[in-house]
This record gives sequence, C-alpha cells and structure tokens, in this order.
Amino acid sequence: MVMRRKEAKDYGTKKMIEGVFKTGDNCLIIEDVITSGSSILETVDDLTAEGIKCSEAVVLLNREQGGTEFLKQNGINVHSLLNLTDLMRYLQEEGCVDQKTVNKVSDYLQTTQIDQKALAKSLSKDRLHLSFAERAKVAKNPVAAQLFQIMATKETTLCLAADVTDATALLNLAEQAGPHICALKTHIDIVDDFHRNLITPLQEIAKRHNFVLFEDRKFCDIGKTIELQYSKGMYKISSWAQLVTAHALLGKGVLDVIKKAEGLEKRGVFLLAEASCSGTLIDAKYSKSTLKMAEEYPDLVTGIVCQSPMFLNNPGLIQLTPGVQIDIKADDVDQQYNSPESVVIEKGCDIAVVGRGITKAADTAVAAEKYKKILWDAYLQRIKKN
Ligand code: 6AU
Repeated sequence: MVMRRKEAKDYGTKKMIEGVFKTGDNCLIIEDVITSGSSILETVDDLTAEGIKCSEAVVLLNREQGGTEFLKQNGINVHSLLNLTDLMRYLQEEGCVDQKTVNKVSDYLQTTQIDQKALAKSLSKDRLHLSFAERAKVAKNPVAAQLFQIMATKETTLCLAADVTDATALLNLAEQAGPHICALKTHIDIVDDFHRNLITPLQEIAKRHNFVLFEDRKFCDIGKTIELQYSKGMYKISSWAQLVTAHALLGKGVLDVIKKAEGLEKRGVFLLAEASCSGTLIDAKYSKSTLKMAEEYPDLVTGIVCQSPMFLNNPGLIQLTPGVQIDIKADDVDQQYNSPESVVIEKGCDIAVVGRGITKAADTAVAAEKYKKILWDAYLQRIKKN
C-alpha cells in the first residue's frame, strides 16, 4: 500500500509517494469521491514519476460531472461503487430527501459538467501562465468564476479600495471608477453617515458597471460570533457583499458559518495569508496553513490575500494583492507599496487592490483607468512569457 501526500514534506525524504514499492509495480488507486478527476490524475502523475504503473481506479462515489470520461481519455478506467443519481434515489426511497432536493441536485449536475479541454490545459500549466478566460472554466467558487469572466471581458484586474468616510463620496467613487474595476472593496464601518439606503444605489452601480461588491471585514472570531457579524447588526454584510475577507487564525469555523449563511446566490471568501504592512506577525508556517485551509473549501474560497506567488498549481484560486501604488513606497504608518508592474510580474498578483493611489488622485476616473491599463499590460506580458 502506498500513499500520496498532499504536498511534499519539507524535511526528510521530500517524497510525494510514501510506502513500500518498486519500479514497475502496478497500482490500483482508491479514492472516496470523483468530481473532475483532476486529483486522481495528479496522483497518477506522482506515481508514474516513481515508476509505478496505473490504469485503474476505484471510487466510492461518482458525482457524474464528467470526471470518469476525463480520466478515460487520460488512460485511467474508473470503477465506482455508487453514482450520485443512484445515491439520491436511495435517499429518496428511504424518505431522507424530497423530490425538490433530488431535482435540485440533478439540475446542479447538469450545469456543472467539467470543461475537459480547459481542465487538461490548466493541469499542464501553472496559473501565472493561464489566461483569466481559461481559469474561469476551472474555478470552483462561483464568485471566482464570475470575477475571472469580468476580468477577461472588461480587461481589468483592478480592485478599488474605496476607503472613504462619507456615503456620497463612496457612491461617487463607485460611479467614477466603475468602468475600470472588477471589484469595489469597502470598509463599510468607516462610513460616518452609513444608512441601509446606501446599499441599493451601490448595488445598482455595481450591476451597471459589472463589478463585484467586496466587504473587507477580515472576520476573526469564533464561528458563532462571525455568523452574527456577517448577517446581523447595522451592516447585514451577507445580504449585499458577494465577497468578504477573513483570517484563518481561529480555524475553520469562519468558513463553515459563511458557507451556511443565506442571502446571496453566490458568495466567496478571500483568506488573508500574507500582509502588506511592515511588522506583520504572520510567518511562512501560518501562510502555508492558511492556504491549506483554503484548499479544503474549494466551493467557498475565492482566493488568497498575499504578497507572493505562494500557490501556483491551483488556477481556480485568485491571488489578491494590496499595497500597490505608483511611485510611492510607503505611507506614514506601516503600509508598504510595490509598483503595479512588479506585483503582477514578480509577485504573482491576479487582482491588485489600489486605495489611496486612486482615492487621493485629482481625478479618480483618470487614475483608475491608468492603474487598470498598467496592470492589464503587465498581465498580458506575464501570460505571453510562457
Ligand atoms: O492602497 P491603500 O494603502 O490605500 O489601501 C490598501 C487597502 C486597505 C487595506 O485594509 C487593505 O488594502 N489591505 C489588505 C486587505 C485587502 O485585506 C491586506 C493587507 O495586507 N494590506 C492592505 O492594505 O483597504
């Protein structure tokens, strides 16, 4: 029996495959669930690299989203004990689920069939060399897929940090920068004259200019408290912000409660794995654990807030990088800036967060357009370098 690690140990043997085997052995792969088949294919790649042959896999549950066909094309026969349609039928017969749920699952399976060509391509390249249009097809979080589409069609990777303290100024900023951004990031609790009536016009502007509303709440508490902070109180964040930020520091509770919340059809979370400010206490081990947590919630996590290309082989995840400004290296407190070109080309940024570089400019629309263009040119240069 051999076992594949999720990642190579950074000490000792550094092997991906552990166990007793010799070159030329045959190996039957055993998996619990098959969705796209990509994880089995990655296992096969690691086994093949050790000289182990694989052509068969047994899975407990086939989710019937095209994974078995994809693997067949890649030389792997899949044998499943159950498929999701049968499982739903058994559950219905036992009275555990109703017809409505069965139909909902069936509709979901119909609309989430994998795109085999896009998947094959994404598996052969790291995310830095794939286009956003290609990555849209493999994103598992629906807001990530939506963002990739917006980015590709509007040709922008700019997220505006709309850190203003006046409701009218916030709406004006959204209107001015709207045509040039893919997301508008708020700190809604800094708006002096916040009123629930601010949300409807903000949503209207977001819809008209096709960008996503993103509340940078940086949730960090026990799950029960976050559940309340997310849905209750004055801001009712879960009712309007498709995206929020969160810390992984207190564990998975934050993702469990956001996943369960009701309100919007699509929602996503950016987990903060590295910070832009000087003096941050975040270290490499913490960043890595945050990434691991993100990868355990592929349907919910949109991406990672970080300052370096700390993940490459997960093209559905988005790297969000703040601390971006032209010409200025730092503010008068602790913020540190990099240029828009360098964050995209050297640091792996997919979406750049720009605040004061735009909000303090004489003409916010002109500044937003300028950042948009520099960032987009850098992205084109990055994917061409392949
Ligand atoms: O461009 P600025 O410095 O005016 O604004 C940067 C924005 C602010 C910060 O709260 C946020 O980006 N930010 C974050 C985020 C997005 O989570 C993380 C971080 O490490 N640094 C940072 O500045 O709204």
